[in-house]
Amino acid sequence: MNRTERDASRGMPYNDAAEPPTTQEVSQEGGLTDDSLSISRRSLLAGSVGLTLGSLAVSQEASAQNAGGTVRVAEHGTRHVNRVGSLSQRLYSLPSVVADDVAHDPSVVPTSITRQESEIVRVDLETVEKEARLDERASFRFWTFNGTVPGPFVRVRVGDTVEVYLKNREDSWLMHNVDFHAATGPGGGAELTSCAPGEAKAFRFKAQNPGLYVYHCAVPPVAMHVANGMYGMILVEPEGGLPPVDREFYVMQGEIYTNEPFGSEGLLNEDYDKLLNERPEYFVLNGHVSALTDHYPMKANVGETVRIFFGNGGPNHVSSFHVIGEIFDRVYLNGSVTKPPQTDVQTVVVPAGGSAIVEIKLEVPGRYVLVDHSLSRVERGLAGWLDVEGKEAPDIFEPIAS
Ligand SMILES: [Cu+2]
Repeated sequence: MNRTERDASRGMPYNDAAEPPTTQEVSQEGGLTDDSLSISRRSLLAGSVGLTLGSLAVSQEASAQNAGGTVRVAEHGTRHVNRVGSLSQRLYSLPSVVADDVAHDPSVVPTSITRQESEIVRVDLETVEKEARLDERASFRFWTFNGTVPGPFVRVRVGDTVEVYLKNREDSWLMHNVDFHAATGPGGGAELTSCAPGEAKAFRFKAQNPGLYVYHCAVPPVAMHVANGMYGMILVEPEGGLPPVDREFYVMQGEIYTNEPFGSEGLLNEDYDKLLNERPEYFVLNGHVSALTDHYPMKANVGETVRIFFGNGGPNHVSSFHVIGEIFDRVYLNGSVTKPPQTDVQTVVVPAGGSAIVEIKLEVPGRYVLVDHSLSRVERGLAGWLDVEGKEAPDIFEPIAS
């Protein structure tokens, strides 16, 4: 095997220097002031502790909680206002939330692999918890891989050995780890990479099965770690690679469970009961509302063929992935690349923790909208734009003068 270490997640738009000061703080003084928060935080910490007893150090916060100590979360639960609350709010727009942004630029995808031999590929993941924009006027404390949602897109070749180095940042509140669906072995590496804040661990796996696979944090309660943003994808290219296309995009669907209703303002709190009942307030593409519309609209030209690596982080809901105004010319169902793709498909079912690769040849200019065809989710934030420029094609699509 050729020992060349390559950063498979290169190009990820994470900048440590850009990390904002958090507006929340954890203190061991004082008492809990918010009931819903206390349920959520306690359950979550208990889950973390449960996984690690006897084998791993627990975080200072978790230790304090487990020992009957108290954790106070400053400002949490006190800053939100429902958008439809007052007349003045409806008449005069409020200043936008000043917050960091976790959205992963969908056009940042590592280039395809052309080499014929196997390599050892190094993947560096850092778990980062940070408050960031959720909506125009709301923020949320996301948990991420490398500061983005989804985490970095990892690209390897079948037969490669993938070495995963996971570090949990010092300022994290919680334990984190990573489960690679592309790995064969207990937990997909989750137990081998369980890190308390400040810890770092690594494992390696052989990428034996080509395809597009999800990875995610698997610290209990797993659904909460996933819902809060801890998911991404790895493409294991088949021998010879995927056929060339003009552009590739990386898009993942997720759910966010907030205590406050969709559209609230301020720093929103996670809601454990809604999570258990599978009732998200938000459905999003690439981390937050408008991440793939106002923030990172996808752009392409007439005549080009685009490929979308689409994943569903979930943690709970199946996606009916659809692009309004287009037909998928080719679909690698469930991210499986070992059989020829299906052709001419309108909507693709993508399970939670699953994926699909779709390809579209662009023929008519205009705006195409990525949705989950469970369309109520559009009203809860899920949409993305594919803006296509070029010459009109009246033989394919044109108005009729009346
Ligand atoms: Cu985690």
